[in-house]
Amino acid sequence: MKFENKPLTNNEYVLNWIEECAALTNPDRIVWIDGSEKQIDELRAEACKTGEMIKLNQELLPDCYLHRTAVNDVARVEARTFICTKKKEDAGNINNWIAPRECYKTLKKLYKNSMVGKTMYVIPYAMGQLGSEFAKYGVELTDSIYVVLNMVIMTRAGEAVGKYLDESFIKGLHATGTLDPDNRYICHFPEDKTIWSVNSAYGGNVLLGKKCFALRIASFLGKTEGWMAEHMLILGLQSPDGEIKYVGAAFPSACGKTNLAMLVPPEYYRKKGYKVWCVGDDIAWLRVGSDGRLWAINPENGFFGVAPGTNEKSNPNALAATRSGTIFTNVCHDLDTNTVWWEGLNDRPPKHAINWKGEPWDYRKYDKADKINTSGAHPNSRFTAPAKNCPCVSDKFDDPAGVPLSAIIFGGRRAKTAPLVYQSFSWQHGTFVGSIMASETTAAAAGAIGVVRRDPMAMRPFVGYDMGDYWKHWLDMGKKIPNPPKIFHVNWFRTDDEGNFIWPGFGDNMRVLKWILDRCDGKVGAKRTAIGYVPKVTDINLEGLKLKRKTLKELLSIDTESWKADIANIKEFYALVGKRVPKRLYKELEKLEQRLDK
Ligand code: SAT
Ligand code: MN
Repeated sequence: MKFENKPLTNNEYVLNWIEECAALTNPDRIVWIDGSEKQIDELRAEACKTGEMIKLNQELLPDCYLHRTAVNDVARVEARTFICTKKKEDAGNINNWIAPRECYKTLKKLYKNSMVGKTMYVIPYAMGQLGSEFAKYGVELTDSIYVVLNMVIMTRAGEAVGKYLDESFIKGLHATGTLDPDNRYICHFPEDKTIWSVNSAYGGNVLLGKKCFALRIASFLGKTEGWMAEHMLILGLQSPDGEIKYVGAAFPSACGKTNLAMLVPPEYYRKKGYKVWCVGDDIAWLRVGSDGRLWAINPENGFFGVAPGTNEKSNPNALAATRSGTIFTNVCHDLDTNTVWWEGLNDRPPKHAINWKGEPWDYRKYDKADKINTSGAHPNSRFTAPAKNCPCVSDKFDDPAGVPLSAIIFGGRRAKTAPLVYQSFSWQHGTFVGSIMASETTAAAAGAIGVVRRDPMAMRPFVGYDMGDYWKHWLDMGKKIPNPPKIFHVNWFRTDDEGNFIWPGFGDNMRVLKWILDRCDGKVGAKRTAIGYVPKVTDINLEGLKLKRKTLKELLSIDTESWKADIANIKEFYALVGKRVPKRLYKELEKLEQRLDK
């Protein structure tokens, strides 16, 4: 096999696999990604030459680039995502499934000669800190420079990874192919530690370290190895005495994980000395520590955040993180300044601009009801920014041991049913609360937007095995954690009758976090209700906020009728998940029904 540069491993198993993939895809060149600045610069230059990327104003946005994906390739495609276990029942009813042998056969036809005239890049990468007990390793083969440059930001990639590669590595093969949406496949073979992705070039479908490895494959590994891979941000809340408590929070895609992870406390709290530190904004790997607590690491090395709505007020930390070394995808290009813009950045849309589709854009034609066709930036446009750029990145970010969690928070977008916050009665009940999570859909995945769907633990698109088994794993883990985090549920998205959000959200979510951590410390009481412990109206601090106690009361109220109506939907969902739903969860459901009837 001809490598254009020195291979970064001598491991025969790894080299044989690369050879097999090269024989199938037939690239003109094979290049190892060592991650050196020189190599990255050359790749950026090449991508700019071919038009794959646009170099932005280097004075205002040093080392920043813009990329546009194909118009039909702008989000994860769940309908084209498959878990290919040998037995269908191991993938479960929620996942799409194809038998591995059949899937390999179908995809081989699509991969065949797909890299003729192209370069195959070999990206060795780690999820987690190199050399740590928590870390796992992978190699992604891809024909896309965009993928290479994103992976170098999102993971710890390059030369240093070489010595860790052995037979346990995760094999990832990505070919851009023809981008034919009907032949787009994102396939996972957990039993073979393999990921095959073809005919897409959009982030979540092709940055194989992220959802494919760090959630789908990792959740599968976690079940067998006794740990958990979750769709969670990790943040640390520092109190005035300097103590930092850590929280993991699972929300569906595009529901504000990045904003919460980088929260700036309201002035009232800031003045007292409260501060939030970001450990991660999307994925957490959780293990039981020798001290009996649940410890979390963020296996990633960067942020792949939603651009629209990010601004100086909503998330100054994320915005700061994007001011250098960042790749923007599908945002609006301001031709006057050669910078980028998106809806919600500010109220000064560029006068001479190119929209996310690559067409001249007239901001005056923007129509909220038809965002996809009239906005400058796609609603799911993204920034890929190095974590180190974030002003509030935690000093534990690189700590191989991670951080101990005091609380786990589940949340979704619910206009009505869920109150602002409630606490589960126990780990078991908390697992139930996670299993019945529901949220209105967003632009992060292809399909209708704003439809309520059940999204357990925000993991519906990301569990690499049967959902019932996944819940069982949660229950089993609870028995193994002597000092487990307390489990809460939040909903920042409750609306009034006109559809306006009632809770201000963003920095003010700190007020809810504070109640949560005070509960963990036993410092504050609560009201026991049918669904869990709810704050007393006087226990959420509203200092410095123009919100009436009456409104807060409404935010904390439980609409028994809508909960009862939800029960039928939960039952339907459990039935859909099927035979492997743990009895314990049915028991919790029954108890909830009884409490609601009282
Ligand atoms: O597109 S990604 O899957 O990487 C981001 C997300 O949907 O959370
Ligand atoms: Mn996500």
